[in-house]
Amino acid sequence: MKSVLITGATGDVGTHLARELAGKYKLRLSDRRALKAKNFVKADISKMADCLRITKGMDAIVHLGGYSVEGPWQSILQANIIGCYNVFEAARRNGVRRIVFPTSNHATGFYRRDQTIDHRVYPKPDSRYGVSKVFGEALGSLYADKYGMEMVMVRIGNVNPAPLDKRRLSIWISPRDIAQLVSIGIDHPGIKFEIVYGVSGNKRSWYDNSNAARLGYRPQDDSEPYAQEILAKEKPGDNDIAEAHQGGIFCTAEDVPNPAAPKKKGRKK
Ligand code: 15L
Repeated sequence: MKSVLITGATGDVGTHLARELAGKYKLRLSDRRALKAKNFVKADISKMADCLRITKGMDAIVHLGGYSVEGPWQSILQANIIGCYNVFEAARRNGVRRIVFPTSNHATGFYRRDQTIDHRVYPKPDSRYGVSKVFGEALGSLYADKYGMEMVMVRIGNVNPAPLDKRRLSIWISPRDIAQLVSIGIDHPGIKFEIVYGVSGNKRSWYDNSNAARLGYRPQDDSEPYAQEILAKEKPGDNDIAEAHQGGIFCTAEDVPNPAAPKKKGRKK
């Protein structure tokens, strides 16, 4: 059984993956925030010493740790630029060849919604957060070419048990589909550097995800059964830029709340 490190394990995607992949791999879970679990190791990825400690002895890393929405540059710099560099570099020094990096739909969020994009398009980030994900993709490409590491970049849409709104009907991925895709990223032989889209088999998808299909991805879910109810509830938006582009509100907002965060009482969604 392969030993796999999941960074950012207390986050929303990390929680789904830790549950879905338990039993398939020997998991080591890690995060800045504490988690009560026997296989948990607390670490701050902005510190190289912590990264060297948690990556030691692993067969693969699923690097989820970081700042997961648009926000202040200092937070993104520490978590997503310095943190990502530290994890990849610690993996290299410890001889861990395989990294699955969940990048984001926001690396390409300034593509228009009437376009279908595949894994070969150049990045069009919609936010500082999106730029930090492009940095991770570029670093992965460098480490694959220069050091022979094996890198799978998963541009995740939105992981949730069910899609949240109209935009997410096009980018939704169910927990079991993201688990399938991440498993392919961990186990597929002969990987050098791949980009795939982390989305279910959505009828309304903006992506040509043929690269994921080539690697064996067969999504089990589609957002379509949720569409009628979501579209009936959603009023037409008045932010033309957000409405026209795949990244939605990330294209214009300076801060974006995490859709997975608990709702504060009295605050509008
Ligand atoms: C992301 O990249 C975020 O990590 C996630 O929290 C969602 O905001 C998602 O994108 C989205 O676009 O819905």
